[in-house]
Amino acid sequence: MKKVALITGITGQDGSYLTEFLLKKKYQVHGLVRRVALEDENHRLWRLRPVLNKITLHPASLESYASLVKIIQKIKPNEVYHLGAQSYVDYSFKDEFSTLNTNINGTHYILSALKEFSPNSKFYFAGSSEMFGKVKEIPQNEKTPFYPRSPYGVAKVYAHWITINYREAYDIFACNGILFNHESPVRGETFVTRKIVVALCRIKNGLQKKLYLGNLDAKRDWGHAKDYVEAMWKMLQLKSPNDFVISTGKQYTVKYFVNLVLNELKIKYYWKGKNLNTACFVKGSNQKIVSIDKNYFRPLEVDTLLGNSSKARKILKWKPKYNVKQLVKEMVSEELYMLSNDKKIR
Ligand code: NAP
Ligand code: G4F
Repeated sequence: MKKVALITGITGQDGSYLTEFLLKKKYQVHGLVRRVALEDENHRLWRLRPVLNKITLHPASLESYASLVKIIQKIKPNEVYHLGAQSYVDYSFKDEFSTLNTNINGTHYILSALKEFSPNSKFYFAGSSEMFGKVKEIPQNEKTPFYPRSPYGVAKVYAHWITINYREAYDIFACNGILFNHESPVRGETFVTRKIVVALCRIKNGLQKKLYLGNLDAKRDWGHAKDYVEAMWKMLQLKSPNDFVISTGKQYTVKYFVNLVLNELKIKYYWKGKNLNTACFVKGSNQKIVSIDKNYFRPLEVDTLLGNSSKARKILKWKPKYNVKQLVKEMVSEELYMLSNDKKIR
């Protein structure tokens, strides 16, 4: 009998990598999608294009308990990967209430539906290093206190604790992944790594003149989504549920990430100026290719994130295969391929 997995957020970056991973492991994969995704297939389902005929998609909404119950009752999944969320931190300041509604209630609804209708399903919650926010220690591990700095981070803290609450109160096999930033060639274009790669590749090809960014000094621990979905699966294969930090243990500034992409594109550059006047120029032509736009600064910033994933390395026998240079190399090469073929890679 094939194992049955249900993925919320299947149309997103992690959902698409996890789908491919589980299909290789011979799972029967079901995904929860918003009706708009089915109506606007070309735009919303592009990441799933190569596997669309191998999976089953169910229209539902994280805001509707009834729609979640219907699917869970019908397919009785062995494993539920709850990845669906409003995942853009900056946007959570602009639309707090809907972010809180989707990210808090959506998680609570799924747990409640599992408790009532499929209590033997194993549950994975997509927690985030954003919960550490204004960090209380460096590096951060599973015991580091949370100090969220955005409505998104606050919602993830609630969902983290309600997951533990269901595990302890109702014996649900529920795990929290506390995942640090992970990226890929199919990362959404608003997130800083993909935004940098897309813009600099376009600049290299003469299709764009300039890239505008916010805080260049923020430090992140960036891994590859492909490595991180494997950790999600490993958590649900344990004998008993547990919570894990997943990270590379290396951190870099946004500015360093820009430099890596410029190096990969063989663009010779130099930086000049301070604070809002910082800018990056092409050596020789002196063309200004990166400037600061204060609109990309957030009301509150998470200045530094660095994970300690030794618990996952020991118990899950997990470690990342990609380092940041390999990540950049893959993102740049896929982006150039897409540009030259005028299409999305999948
Ligand atoms: P993503 O690419 O933005 O994907 C988010 C997914 O959630 C999409 O499938 C989206 O569907 C779905 N979604 C959003 N709002 C929804 C709603 N109201 N109802 C139903 N579905 C909804 O995010 P990701 O990078 O794959 O991240 C996956 C999960 O991991 C998220 O929960 C995120 O918060 C968390 N996380 C991510 C990272 C990271 O660095 N990537 C790190 C830590 C935690 P549509 O296609 O219809 O918009
Ligand atoms: O790429 P970002 O938008 O990712 P952020 O805020 O760290 O959130 C991502 O990682 C979390 C895990 O820690 C996830 F939970 C969350 O769902 C998401 O996947 O921004 C990274 C950093 C920030 O400090 C931001 O201020 O880059 C800085 N930044 C500077 N200029 C920018 C820009 N971010 C964006 N998106 N756009 C800019 O122009």
